[in-house]
Amino acid sequence: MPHSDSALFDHVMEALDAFQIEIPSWGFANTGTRFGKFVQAAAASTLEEKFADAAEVNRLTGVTPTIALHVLWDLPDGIDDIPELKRLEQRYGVKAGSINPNLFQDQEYKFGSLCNPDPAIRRQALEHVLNSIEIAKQTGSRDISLWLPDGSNYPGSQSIRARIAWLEEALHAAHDALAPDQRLLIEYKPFEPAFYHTDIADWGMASHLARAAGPQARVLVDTGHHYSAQNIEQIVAWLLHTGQLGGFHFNDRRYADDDLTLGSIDPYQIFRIFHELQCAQSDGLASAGVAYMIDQSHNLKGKIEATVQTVVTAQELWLKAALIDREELTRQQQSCGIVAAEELFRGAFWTDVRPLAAAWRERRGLAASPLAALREGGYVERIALQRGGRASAVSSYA
Ligand code: PSV
Ligand code: MN
Repeated sequence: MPHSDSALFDHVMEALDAFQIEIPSWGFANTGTRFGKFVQAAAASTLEEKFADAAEVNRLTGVTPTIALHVLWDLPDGIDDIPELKRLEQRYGVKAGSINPNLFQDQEYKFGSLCNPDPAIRRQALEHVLNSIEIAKQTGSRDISLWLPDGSNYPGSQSIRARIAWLEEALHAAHDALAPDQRLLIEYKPFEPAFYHTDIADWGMASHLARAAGPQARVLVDTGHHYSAQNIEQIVAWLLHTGQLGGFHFNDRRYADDDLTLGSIDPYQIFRIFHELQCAQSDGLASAGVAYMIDQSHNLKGKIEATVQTVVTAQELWLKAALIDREELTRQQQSCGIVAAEELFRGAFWTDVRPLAAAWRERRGLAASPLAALREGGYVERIALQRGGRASAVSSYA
């Protein structure tokens, strides 16, 4: 890390220049818990409204040029929706990002999608994945991000091994349909909606499946998809080492997949993950293509406010990680200087980087505080008035 003040400043500005994050369309829509939904007047219910909201977040933060789409929530007519999508991209200046198949809401998927014992349902699920890949080709999206709800609730009720084989077969077929510059991201989750076994429950299973699928498949780490004690940065380090890290769904959690705002519960966890990513980058490991995405559901907070707050928090934690003196850290690690090494970590984490983030924004002609600018600009109030009067569409899954 540079030592003079001006070199340090340049280093920090470059670190922020290199950071972008994708926001999810479903973060702007009304979602809820399994007990009910709290409807917000400003929530988006059409694809156009989601694009408008994403554009507002990008205008304020300057680092969210793409929006993740869930096929059946955003493009229910599939390929036929692409012309409208292109119009929205033009109009709002944000582009479609990762394409997420929906394998969790149709009645047929009650006992699983790609792992369903019924071959006709497995075929239907695969067709949906293939359609999603085709959509991604037409939107120019590099990543197809696959999450399956598949699993079972009772011991003995399903053959775990038979389902592994079905999954390998389906993912291999999906991989065959990828264009050379596309990637299949395989997301794991330990439980929910299934409560006994989940077919892709952890990073080891996802890593095996990615290998079985083919060279363009990678693992996606959703920070909310781990048991409480798990060391997520170690998983990240392993995936970086093996070249299998494809991307992230960032959020925070206290108990399970809570979908809370990034850094709201444990910012140190995200800082440690960012440190692994930046270390890998400076060691020349192929971490450049790793996709940073947000996957959150804002039931109580205002959706645009929560998204802006998340992006700003991500930038601050990224900056803090950039402040670690990595050369000195390597020396301390090598000589087993435990306290000195830990203090380098802690010192960077406890630095107030908000003035630096504000300086970076000002250099780019952005508002120093995107949250304050959102409030002052009145966007949320305007859309609440426009949208509030009519019945809002509610996503069927939260
Ligand atoms: C599943 O819990 C998940 O994390 C998947 O990434 C879905 O795409 C997303 O949530 C939907 O909110
Ligand atoms: Mn996710």
